[in-house]
Amino acid sequence: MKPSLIVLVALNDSQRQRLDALFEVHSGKQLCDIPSEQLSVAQGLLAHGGLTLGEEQLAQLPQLKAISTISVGYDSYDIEALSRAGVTLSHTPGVLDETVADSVFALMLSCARRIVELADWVRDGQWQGSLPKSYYGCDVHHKTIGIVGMGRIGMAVARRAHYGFGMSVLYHNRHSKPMAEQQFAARLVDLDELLQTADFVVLLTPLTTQTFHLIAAAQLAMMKPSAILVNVARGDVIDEAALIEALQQKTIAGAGLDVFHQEPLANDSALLKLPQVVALPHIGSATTQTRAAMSELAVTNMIEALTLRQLNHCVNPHAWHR
Ligand code: 8YV
Repeated sequence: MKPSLIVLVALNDSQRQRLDALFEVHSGKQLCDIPSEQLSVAQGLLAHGGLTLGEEQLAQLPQLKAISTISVGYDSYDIEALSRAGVTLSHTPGVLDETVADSVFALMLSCARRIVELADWVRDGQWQGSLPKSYYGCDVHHKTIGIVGMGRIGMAVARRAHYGFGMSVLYHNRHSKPMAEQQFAARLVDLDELLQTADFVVLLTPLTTQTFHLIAAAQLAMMKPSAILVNVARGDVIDEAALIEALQQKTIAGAGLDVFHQEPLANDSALLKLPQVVALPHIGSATTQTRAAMSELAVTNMIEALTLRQLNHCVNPHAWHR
């Protein structure tokens, strides 16, 4: 009998065929869509980055051995609980770096040049003469970018900043990144110096207990009044209430946000009342090509974990041996 696999994501035909050949696949949108008798025998789970998975969900999945998530971030998974239960988790690093870096620049440029606000202005029929000076934006080229979290995506952002926009690159990271320093003249600084100096502060750090509310009122107060904050990491890296206050008081100039404390963002969020905010629906990696590559890698991770016991891109390989 083929091992049982739960799939909570949409896959293309060839991905689905790869799985069907090896597993008894049960699909649904959420875990609660799957009948309990199928949950109780499932050995694998293919899911997305927003799934909450901890002790409570694991109790319904007593045979589970491996989870594969179509995301690089895995903060919604309780890794300690998974490891205690002997369940491995693999993710999809690497294949989304360039797309997410493009999204960072889309947000930086949108905020700096007021793209969304002015596109709406044209659509509303307000373009009747020359542009009032009050609508002028600010430059991105030759400014200073501060990258918080210099991983693979940070490197892709730094490359664009240095070569494409002639920007000075500052970064804050647990470890120095000599490659970033050699290739992009990036300078490692502490978070306070980065916040005080950067014209664009870009958050790329994973959400952990250390980075929860890394950017709160005190940190926002260090930023220049002309600075723009960009978050494509996770909403809770920022204290959102403090950010709203800083934007309302104009102690920073704007924010480009792809991620939020609560997703989907509520229609009545104060963020949506602020013209200097560009809010996107968590699309950092959402291009057809990149989402397909992420799904492909997640399918491969699942197959390798369950059939070959190969743990590539696994965040807790030690769990296997329990
Ligand atoms: C995911 C993301 O697509 O990879 C991540 O961590 O945030 C996105 O690229 C999203 O989590 C949906 O799975």
